[in-house]
Amino acid sequence: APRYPRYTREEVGRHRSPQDRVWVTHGTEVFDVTDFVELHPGGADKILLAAGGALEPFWALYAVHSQPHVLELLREYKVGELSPEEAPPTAAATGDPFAGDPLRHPGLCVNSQKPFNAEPPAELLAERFLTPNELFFTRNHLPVPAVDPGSYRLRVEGPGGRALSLSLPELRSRFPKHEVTATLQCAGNRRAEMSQVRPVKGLPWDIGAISTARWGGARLRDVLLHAGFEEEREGEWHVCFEGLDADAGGAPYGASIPYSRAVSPAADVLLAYEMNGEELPRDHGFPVRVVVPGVVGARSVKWLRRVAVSPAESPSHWQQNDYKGFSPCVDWDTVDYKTAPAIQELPVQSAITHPRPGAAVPAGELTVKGYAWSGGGRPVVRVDVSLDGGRTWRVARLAGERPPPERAWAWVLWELQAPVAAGAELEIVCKAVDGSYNVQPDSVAPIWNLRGVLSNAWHRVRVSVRD
Ligand code: HEM
Ligand code: MTE
Ligand code: MO
Repeated sequence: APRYPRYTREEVGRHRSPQDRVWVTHGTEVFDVTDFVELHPGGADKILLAAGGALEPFWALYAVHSQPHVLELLREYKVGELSPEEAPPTAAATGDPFAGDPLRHPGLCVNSQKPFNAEPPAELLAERFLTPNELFFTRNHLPVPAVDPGSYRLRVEGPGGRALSLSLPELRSRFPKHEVTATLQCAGNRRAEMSQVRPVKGLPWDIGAISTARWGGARLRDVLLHAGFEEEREGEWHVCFEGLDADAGGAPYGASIPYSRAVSPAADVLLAYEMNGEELPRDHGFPVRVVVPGVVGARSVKWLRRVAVSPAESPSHWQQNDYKGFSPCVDWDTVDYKTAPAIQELPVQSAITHPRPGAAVPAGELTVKGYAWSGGGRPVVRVDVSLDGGRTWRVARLAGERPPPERAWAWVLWELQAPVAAGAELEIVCKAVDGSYNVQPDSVAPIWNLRGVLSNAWHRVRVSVRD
């Protein structure tokens, strides 16, 4: 057998592009697949996502690779072995509050490591209607709490000072399991485009702070009624949620939704313990999270520890002083958070996931792909696509089944095929229309706001067509 040179993971990690060569690992073997990149049946863009690291996390998403001929093909490109002293990466036990965070999928585009904030790469975002759990965007404000499922209790403050304390088996057995397919979107999705107009404060999300899962759990409604609440409640009431994650001062992450939404059987609000048929992953709120379909992600509180009904909204910073929209004229000297309502239902949104900005696409038939979604359960009824910056339009084909009316909680994926001529410069644009005929604004500047939230202007992607 040939003797191969030994490399460390760090050395492999320096080979991430055709210029620097494209190296990957599989098991303890190292491969230089530069010459295979353009031949890859799944596309060059996808194989490059694994460049410089291990193939396994990506191949776990695409079972097509678990065939003998794929490994045989890979073997031709072998150039080395990993050094035996290379231990698998583990979080060192330091004083770091984030040291206990879970391991993440290497394909995620990380906006911030501590706390962890990451989105799936656009190449994988809308490949599937249900986002694989490992790729689902993650928005953490704080370290991920370590929860022992055996001693976990959910506290539900009932009327008249009575309280419920529910263990995980009680939550699972006392209430019927309800399943809902719902998209979560962060208020800051597409913030990066807004900061091109003028700087904003916040993580520079691209188009991927949005993902879709099939959630399973107890209905919040059933738990509230079990705790003694009535369906009708006179006056203004809110259902407040607290997470197990707390800041340095001990204040937990918190948020609230109106009582009427919480008890409405049509609103499908869940206390979820399952995500795409698996138990909730730690990053997404293990063991229990709220899922509020049609509403900004910030209200779907993870690592849920407490539910309470109150005449006021959650006192949390994230309900009172963040996740609100303002006029473009408001700046950090003049902002008064009390003057704006907390974001709940989100406006209509869409984005192009393929091709990517700056790509050089082949002449002939171009396939444009993307997602569209609207808040409040409003269905997406149409997606318009332009290849010339919005002068002329075509209608995209929407994939999937028609959702139940007023409960369109999940995104639609869409596609458009169009002929493109060699040498052309295209400005691809998409815009969606929802069931209330709400449309997206054509540009970002008029909706600019200091926090960079609610960024839903027409998505524009410039590409050139190769000669
Ligand atoms: C398909 C090899 C990396 C995504 C394939 C096929 C081969 C292959 C041989 C065709 C399999 C068949 O149809 O029998 C490889 C090798 C890789 C690699 C050698 C690394 C050195 C990746 C990565 C991704 C990926 C990192 C995703 C991030 C896909 C997809 C297909 C595919 C989506 C299906 C394409 C289709 O059916 O249209 N790959 N792959 N591959 N690969 Fe990979
Ligand atoms: N819940 C807790 N306890 N802590 C958090 O930091 N982030 C919120 C929400 N729930 C958060 C939370 C925000 S802003 C969003 S967008 C969603 O969770 C993201 O959910 P995900 O990480 O599962 O995608
Ligand atoms: Mo968010």
